[in-house]
Amino acid sequence: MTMTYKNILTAKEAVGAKSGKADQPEINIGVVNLHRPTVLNALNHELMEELVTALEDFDRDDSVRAIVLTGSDRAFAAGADIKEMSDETTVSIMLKDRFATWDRIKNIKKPIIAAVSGFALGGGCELMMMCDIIIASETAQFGQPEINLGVIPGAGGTQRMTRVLGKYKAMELILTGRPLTAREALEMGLVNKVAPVELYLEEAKAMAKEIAAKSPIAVKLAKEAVLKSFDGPLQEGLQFERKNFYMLFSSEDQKEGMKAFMEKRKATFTGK
Ligand code: DAK
Repeated sequence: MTMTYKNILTAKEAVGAKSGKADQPEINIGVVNLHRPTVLNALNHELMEELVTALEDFDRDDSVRAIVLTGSDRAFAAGADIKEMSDETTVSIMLKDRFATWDRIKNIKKPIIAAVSGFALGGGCELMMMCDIIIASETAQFGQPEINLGVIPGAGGTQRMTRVLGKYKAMELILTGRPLTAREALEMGLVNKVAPVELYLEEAKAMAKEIAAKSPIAVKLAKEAVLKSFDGPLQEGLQFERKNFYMLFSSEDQKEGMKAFMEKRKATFTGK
């Protein structure tokens, strides 16, 4: 069933040509477009609920192997919706517990590639940093300007940005609210790649398609293990990685992948 949303657009794109063989699974990437153009994709609660529903649907859909999350050329997202938040009090904002929706993004098992152009500010930058790979356009700008509104980042910005940029750069960006250009973000390791504005989305889709052709269980366990390293202490991450590594040796994809290498042919992964 195709869902119709108010604030996002979704689509599936096939990876490669269909082989026509019955035992070859259909392989797609899922694409989600943030779509509130009049407010630079400001992230209100309704949009976030729709986004998380779409991501969870793609995560459940076996034909989808990787997800691309994008906005428009002008804005990935200029932040959480300030108009929606402006009248909140400490008690009202806590009782609404809007972070519960954001937290569900952490449970998406498939890789999410952010294709970012224009503004990625505040919650927009935090949403981007929850993704697994980031392809930026030359016009992208990244920042946590919450300090200018008399607040601080609330959806992980102080933690994720500090882990990526280190204490001093993160402190500068969060305390001044000054944005980074795409080139600066690339130099600092905040994004994987910078592409011309005409190409960033295609580059992100191409990378998603490359990943989609791999063994889906290996991709899932690799993502889980990398996140473990990002989220916790080293010793715990190493143990976790080892468990996932052992587990893959009971998959057909491991047998096929290694056999194909020895037979000097391309592996056909079935996800089993
Ligand atoms: N919220 C609501 N509307 C926004 C918006 C935002 N974050 N950003 C832009 N808009 C709206 C503008 O109000 C304007 O609407 P109209 O006035 O035309 O009705 C329209 O988008 C076009 O914006 P501008 O006219 O301002 O366009 P410019 O090109 O002149 O400027 C700009 C672009 C991105 C520099 C500027 O719009 C701007 O500074 N925007 C605000 C950026 C910002 O401060 N972002 C951080 C927001 S605080 C939470 C989760 C997350 C967060 C909080 C809680 N929970 C789950 C509880 C995160 C907080 C934030 O992100």
